[in-house]
This record gives sequence, structure tokens and C-alpha cells, in this order.
Amino acid sequence: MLCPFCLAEVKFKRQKLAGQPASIYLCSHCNEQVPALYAQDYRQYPPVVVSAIGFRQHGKTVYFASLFYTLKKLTLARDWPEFFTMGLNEDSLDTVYGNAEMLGGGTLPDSTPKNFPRPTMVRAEGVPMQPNCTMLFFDTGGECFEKPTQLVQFAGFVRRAKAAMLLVSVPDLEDPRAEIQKLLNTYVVGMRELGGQTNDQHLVIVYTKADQLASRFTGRWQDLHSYLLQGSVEALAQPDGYMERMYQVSSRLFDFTEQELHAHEFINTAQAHFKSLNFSTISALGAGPIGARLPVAIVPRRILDPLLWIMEKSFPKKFWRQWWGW
Ligand SMILES: Nc1nc2c(ncn2[C@@H]2O[C@H](COP(=O)(O)OP(=O)(O)OP(=O)(O)O)[C@@H](O)[C@H]2O)c(=O)[nH]1
Ligand SMILES: [Mg+2]
Ligand SMILES: [Zn+2]
Repeated sequence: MLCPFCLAEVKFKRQKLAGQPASIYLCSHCNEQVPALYAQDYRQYPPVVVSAIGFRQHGKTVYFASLFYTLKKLTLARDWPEFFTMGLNEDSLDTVYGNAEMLGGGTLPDSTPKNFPRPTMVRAEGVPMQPNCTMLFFDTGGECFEKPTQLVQFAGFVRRAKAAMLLVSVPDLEDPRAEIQKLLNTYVVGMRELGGQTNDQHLVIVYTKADQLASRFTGRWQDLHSYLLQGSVEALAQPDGYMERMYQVSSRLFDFTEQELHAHEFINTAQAHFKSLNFSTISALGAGPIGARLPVAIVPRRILDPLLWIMEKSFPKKFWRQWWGW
């Protein structure tokens, strides 16, 4: 079983502590206490590592916060029969509810410190097109992705992801072509140093802050703008055909990356080093903040797409049968 803290494949030890009503589960490698819900229900809710990889201030933490906000505040459970999410330990509950409240109250999270993060563990059941699972969200400071040595030291969790998620804010890059390539290059070097193989991973590129990027989705890219505008979470209330649409959008963003960002080298590198390459674009907030505050309530756009990509790529196809009608 995968320890959610050190990410080693281990057997959990059961230990009965004096004065405790039930035995607890400990990782035999790092000795951290693993939530009972995680250990006992491991097979029904297998872990999925969701790792946010990207430069400082490119929107990693706000993206996760916006996801938690959406999962908690919006009425998804009304449209999706059987749907729920739940935090698996106290830290995870604090993060999910704390971040949802922060965004709801109009404030934004601080820049994330550089350290090996603890996961936010969220059980997800009944999400359309997804098997039940435990999502392990990892988020550290963007500095960790600037140099391979930093990545190895602070972001070793990336090795366990079946699909790597790179978050890139194009409007924040002076030279997107060179900088995206550098991020990918750093990642590939770091992964190999960690003993991992990117060729065993899928790659999902997420263009963040789409509300700003949308000024480039004009002319022949207008369809991408329309996709975003229609992309409130309610669009997922009817999941039929949603994945097919995501594939189409991914292919359009591939073209955009080539023809508008001229990032040919990046695309070639990604194709040579990963099992697959897909794109999505999101706006976690829906509009730019003024300083550290949000002027209006957030209107997230297409923020479930990257998660759906991670699921699609993390599980064998048999899980998908029910949605594709095979
Ligand atoms: N316009 C717009 N701005 C956003 C959006 N998401 C994030 N931002 C802005 O980007 C800033 C940085 O976002 P974070 O999520 O904290 O960035 P990060 O990648 O976690 O940064 P580090 O923790 O420093 O690595 C936020 O404070 C917002 O001002 C978005 O969807 N739209
Ligand atoms: Mg952050
Ligand atoms: Zn461990």
C-alpha cells in the first residue's frame, strides 16, 4: 500500500496505544499515523496522487483551494447521485474547509513555503466518469521546480504520480516558449534523479488564469474562449460526452501551444518523454483579484477538467466502461 506521507509502498502496522479506544495504523517506513479510513478502505478507494507542479505564483494553491471551494460550496451533490467528498484526517479537513472559507470570504492564500508537503487526503465517491478513489493533493512552493536538486529534495511526491500535472500561467511568462521548456526539462531531470521514469507517466499541461489568457483566445481560437465561458461546474451536471469534448479541447490547446506559443521543442520533449500529452485550461477564480482580495465571488471555469484527466490516466480503462458505454 502507498503511504500517503512518505509515498513508499509499505504494509501498515497496527498498534494499540494505552488509553486509546482502537488501534492505529502506522507506516512501517516513516512511522507516520495513517488515517484509519485510508488504511481500512484502501482497495475501495485507491490513492491517486495529484501533484501541482509549476513556477511560483502560477496558481497552484489557488487552484486546489478553488477545487475544495467548488466541492464544498456548490451543489454538485444535487446533480450527481451518490456524490460526496470527505477529508480523511484532521489536517485534510482543515485544509479543505479552511480554503473553501478563505475563497468564499474573498481572500487568497499566501505563497506556499518550500518544504516537502503533507498531503490533503480527500475521498471522492460518485463523481461522474471517475472511479471512487482517495485523492492525495500535494502542493509545495514553486521554487522547488526551478532546479532539479530542489525538486528531488522537496517534491519527491511527483515520482508516485501516474499523471504529472504541470500548471503554467502563460500571461506570467516573458518568454513562454523557453520557460515552459525549462520547467519540463527540470522535471525530467529531477524525476530521473528520484529514480523515476517519466516514460511511465502521463503529462497533463494546465494553462491557469484562463480569464487573463482568454485575450489570446480570439479569431481562430474563439472556440477555446467559448469553452471557458460555458465552463461553470454546472456544465458537468450532464456528463454525457464530456470526456470527448475534453479530448477535442486538448487537441485545440496542443495546436495553440504550437502555433501561438511556438513551443515546438517543448511538445517534442514531452512526446519523447511521457506516455501521453494532454492539455486543459482553467480559471480558478474567474476574474483577476485586486491585490490579495477578490472583488466579487469567484466563478471557477473548467476546474474539474485537470482532475478528470488525472483520473482518466491513473486508472486502467476498465473503470471507464460505464461512461463510455463499452
Ligand atoms: N486572474 C487570475 N489570477 C489568479 C488565478 N489563480 C491565481 N491567481 C493569482 O495568482 C496568484 C498566485 O496564485 P497561487 O495559487 O498562490 O500561486 P502558487 O503557484 O501556489 O505560488 P507559490 O506558492 O508561490 O509557488 C494569486 O494570489 C492570484 O493573484 C486565476 O484563476 N485568475
Ligand atoms: Mg502556492
Ligand atoms: Zn510512510
